[in-house]
Amino acid sequence: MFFSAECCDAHEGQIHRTCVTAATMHIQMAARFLLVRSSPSRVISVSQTRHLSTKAAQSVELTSERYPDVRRGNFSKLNPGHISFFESILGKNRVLTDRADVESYNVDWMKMVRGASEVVLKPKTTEEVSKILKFCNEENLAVCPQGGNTGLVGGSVPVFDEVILSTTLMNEIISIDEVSGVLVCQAGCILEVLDNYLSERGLIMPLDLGAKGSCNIGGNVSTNAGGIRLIRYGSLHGSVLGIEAVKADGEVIDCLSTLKKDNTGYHLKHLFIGSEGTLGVVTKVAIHCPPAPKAINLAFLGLQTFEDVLKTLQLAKHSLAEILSSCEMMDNPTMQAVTQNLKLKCPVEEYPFYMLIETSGSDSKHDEEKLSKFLEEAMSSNLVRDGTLTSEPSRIKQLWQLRERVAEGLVHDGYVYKYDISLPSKMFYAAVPKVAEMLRETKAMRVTGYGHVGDGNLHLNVTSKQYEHDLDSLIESYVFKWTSQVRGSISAEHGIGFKKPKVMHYSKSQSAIGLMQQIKKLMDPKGILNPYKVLPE
Ligand code: FAD
Ligand code: 2HG
Ligand code: ZN
Repeated sequence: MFFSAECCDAHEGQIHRTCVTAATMHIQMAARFLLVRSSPSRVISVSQTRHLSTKAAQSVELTSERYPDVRRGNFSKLNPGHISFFESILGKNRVLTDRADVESYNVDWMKMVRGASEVVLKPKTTEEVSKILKFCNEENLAVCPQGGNTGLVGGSVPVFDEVILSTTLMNEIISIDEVSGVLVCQAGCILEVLDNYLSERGLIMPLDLGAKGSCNIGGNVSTNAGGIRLIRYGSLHGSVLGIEAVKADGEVIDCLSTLKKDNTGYHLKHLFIGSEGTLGVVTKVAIHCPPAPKAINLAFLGLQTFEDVLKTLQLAKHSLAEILSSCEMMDNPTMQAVTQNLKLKCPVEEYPFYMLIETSGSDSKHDEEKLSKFLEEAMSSNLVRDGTLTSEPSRIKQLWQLRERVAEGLVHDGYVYKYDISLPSKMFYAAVPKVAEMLRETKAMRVTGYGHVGDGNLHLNVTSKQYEHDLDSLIESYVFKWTSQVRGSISAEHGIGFKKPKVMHYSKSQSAIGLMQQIKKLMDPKGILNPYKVLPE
């Protein structure tokens, strides 16, 4: 074993140089590790937009005013007859029209966009969704599907007065097969609720992200969310076995297969995964859930250079192999955003870069041995300068907060310009110092680089006190072009939403965009589903 837990119990919360075995003493000279035992920490889930007061919601500039170039489509305006019809399907309680009730559904989590919808519909069943969409299609009413409203590209709220179709009451868990690990549930189930339900059965959800306390599985599927365990469990295109969705005209498409292997015809479910509510409303999901790991370890490391980060990643992949379940990085300005704005405590001394490396396996002895060997090598070759290592669940949660709450920490600065890009590993961090240099004399407050380094997904974020149009244009004109030049993707995991249709061409050919437009036309001829999103005009 690399560290003695008993020994470190006595030195809880501090970095201690003499509590390791003789075999690891030389490593102790180079860096300082501690197998931590600590008191349980509070699990903090992302705050919900839903709790925004009407006043706070209304302080956000209307999308139609901030982006005057976007014109309202030729859709009908909501009238009392429409409301009566919705009430006849859902009853009065599940049709929200009161301004105070509706307003928080109009504003996204980042307070970046605000629509002007006058109604929120809250169906509970697929049949109700089908009736709503059939009616909206006939009446030419535009619809914005919404799950937990944690999306980061402005896709989950209306741009103008679209009807909001919220799936939050579609929260039934339908079945679990404990042998195959296949879970079937409605689209409005909250990710964390599903994870808790599964943990009682020795299983876990194959995805995990900072918004788990609010986001819905339907929203995850519709955005093809990635998160912090993609490196281990792959993308939702692999884990989702089946989908039930309702097309714009109300037709229910039943592709709710629960089989791992099913090569019967075109794989239609993939059309709904990542289509961000533009091709149909996802109503049910069948998903493959892996067994819960019996042993989890988390190392929080301090590193001197980005080159060291890359080398450590490579070493982790080779040495930890099948037990590696997460590999994340943060630069120092990112760390400052969470320590300054959220008052979280960094567990190691100040370094230019930090990494979180997690292992999940079934045999703690085996995993600890592997991890020890990896850390010994990383430290003796001077890649890792400082760190803390824990297998204590409450401490693991506490350390993960430093990474999972970055988005929340940045929002505290005021306005956040977000770039979620996929890059070849050598170029992963290259744009961050360039952007920082470019913005030196501007109103930018912070330039941060962090993300899923194990998957080549950088989150480049810039903050300013309030929205600055010039800053927005300056960063955009550089980042997307540069990303395209190095053959990256301008959206790695957050999608296109309202913010990025105009820049999709940087990552997709005209022929690919053309085919997407044809598919949209086929599935939603009147374009009522989430207009102004994903596809360029
Ligand atoms: P919403 O925000 O409500 O909607 C997102 C999009 O999906 C919208 O276009 C909406 O119209 C559509 N949609 C929602 N439900 C349905 C449905 N049932 N049928 C059809 N369309 C639907 N993303 C990552 O990929 N990785 C991360 O690590 C990650 N971390 C995050 C951390 C924080 C703190 C936050 C706030 C967000 C994070 N996200 C991350 C963004 C991510 O896209 C969402 O959190 C999540 O996947 C969206 O789910 P939601 O239920 O909130 O969907
Ligand atoms: C994360 O990985 C999310 O924390 C949010 O995808 C990323 O804040 C961001 O840009
Ligand atoms: Zn992310």
